[in-house]
Amino acid sequence: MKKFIVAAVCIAAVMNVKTYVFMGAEPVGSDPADKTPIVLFEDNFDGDTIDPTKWERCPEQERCNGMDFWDDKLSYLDGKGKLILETRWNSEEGRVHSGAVQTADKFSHGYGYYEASVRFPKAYGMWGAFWMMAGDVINVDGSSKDGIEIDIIESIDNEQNKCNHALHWDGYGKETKSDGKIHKDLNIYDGRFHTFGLWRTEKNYIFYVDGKETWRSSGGGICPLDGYMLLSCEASADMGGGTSKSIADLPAKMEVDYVRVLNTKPPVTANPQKQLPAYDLISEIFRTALGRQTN
Ligand SMILES: [Ca+2]
Ligand SMILES: [Ca+2]
Repeated sequence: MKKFIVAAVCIAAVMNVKTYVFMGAEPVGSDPADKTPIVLFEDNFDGDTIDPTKWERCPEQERCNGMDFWDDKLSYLDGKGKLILETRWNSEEGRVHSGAVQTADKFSHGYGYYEASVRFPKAYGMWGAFWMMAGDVINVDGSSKDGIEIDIIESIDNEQNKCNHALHWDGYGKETKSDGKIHKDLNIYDGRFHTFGLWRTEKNYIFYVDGKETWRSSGGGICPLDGYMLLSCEASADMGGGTSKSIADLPAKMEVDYVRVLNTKPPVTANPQKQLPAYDLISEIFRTALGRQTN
């Protein structure tokens, strides 16, 4: 994951959340869905151990120019239905240790709808993320058709109540290109779980927070290639990681309630009479339309 920097003025997006229910109507937004939603991947993080058929801990490695280290021990289930990714200050090493998992070699997919329910901590200098790597992100060909990093949500500058969506392609050197959207009024650090969605279509990458579209872009061209998902925490010195202020905020936990992937975004529309978060909405679709039992 590469830190997303935008010099442009951020435009606030005011949220009106958790008023969505399946109505059998056309989906909100464009890119009409011509498919019945089918679950391709689901993990509710029940049990005591991370499901090895779905996830692996990201290989232990130094991150962020040495300020962070992905530590296997800091990714685990809490036994209460949540995946925990911890971020801790390691005083002996003088750097942060953090948790990260990925579906690489376990699950990859292209067009479709990806959603996670996450409770992000507010901790200065660290950021959590739900993201994807599709195709060959490194190859420099002037487009993102051959590969792209899709940051569905990043909690960068969370102490300022900011978060962002981002796209990166053509490597991470001087040829690199990015597009993104910073939010500062989504209020995702209120101590509650929030849903973060990405709809990959043939026309756009469409981003959602709590079921509401918050950004869309076609990046440098649409990448149709399969990608794998990551959930991670990191800390960077240029964001304040390693400072006394940052250390005072650690340890911190990023909690993930579920991750799901469907072949298309479930059609939803606002219905103030019946309030369902996206989590329940999708579960309802699973149970009623597909006859599948979900947790
Ligand atoms: Ca490229
Ligand atoms: Ca769960």
